[in-house]
Amino acid sequence: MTTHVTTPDLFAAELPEPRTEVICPGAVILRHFALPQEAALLECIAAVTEQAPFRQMQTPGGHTMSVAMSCCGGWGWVTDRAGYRYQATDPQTGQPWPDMPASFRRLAESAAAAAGYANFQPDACLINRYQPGAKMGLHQDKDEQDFDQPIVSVSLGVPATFQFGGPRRSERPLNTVLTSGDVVVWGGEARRYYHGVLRLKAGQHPLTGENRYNLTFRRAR
Ligand code: MD3
Ligand code: FE
Repeated sequence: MTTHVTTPDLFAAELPEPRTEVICPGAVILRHFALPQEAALLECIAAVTEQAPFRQMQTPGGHTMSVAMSCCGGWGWVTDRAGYRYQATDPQTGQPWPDMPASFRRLAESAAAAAGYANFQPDACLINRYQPGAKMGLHQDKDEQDFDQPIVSVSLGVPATFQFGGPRRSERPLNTVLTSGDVVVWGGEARRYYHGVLRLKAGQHPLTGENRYNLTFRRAR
């Protein structure tokens, strides 16, 4: 009699399978979708932010955002006392934003395609950095020209609780934890919905330390 033993394959990558969760019509979480690219994405964030350093911008109301931001691609999102807008140059350096890395673009396009948006071509990538205590209050993304274009978001590093509301601020939001490698595609009616991120709790991630990064890919113009 032979005993069948399944030999563990030491070379098989132990990455969890991607899973799709629908939050509401138009909003799809692709769990673990970006995990194979995690390290490469973080290296690109480091390269971009060497040229366009993270900064905590001022809101039009005069508050300093707790989230530090940078951008790459043809358009970057900025805020100051004059308002929220997209602009082609980094106000801090006067230079054009760094190019969008090809790996960023490929990831955004393949995630959008996986969620049913075959022709998404982002021209802006906002890079958010959350350190412990940083948060983003409930808001809508409405500085882009065409709300028929989805937004693709990629979470990296320490997990955060994401709040997903409805078309009105008064609606009580649903909370979901986004962990490193999770990608969310926001289109359809969800594109206009309120959303935010709760205060980041202290944590450690092997590649990012205490930080959480979030990439949002947008079509600004
Ligand atoms: C839902 N960033 O940068 S990503 C933002 O985790 C922003 O840093 C958050 O909201 C973050 O504007 C959330 C998820 C997200 C992005 C865009 C959306 C959710 C969205 C646009 C419409 C609806
Ligand atoms: Fe947003």
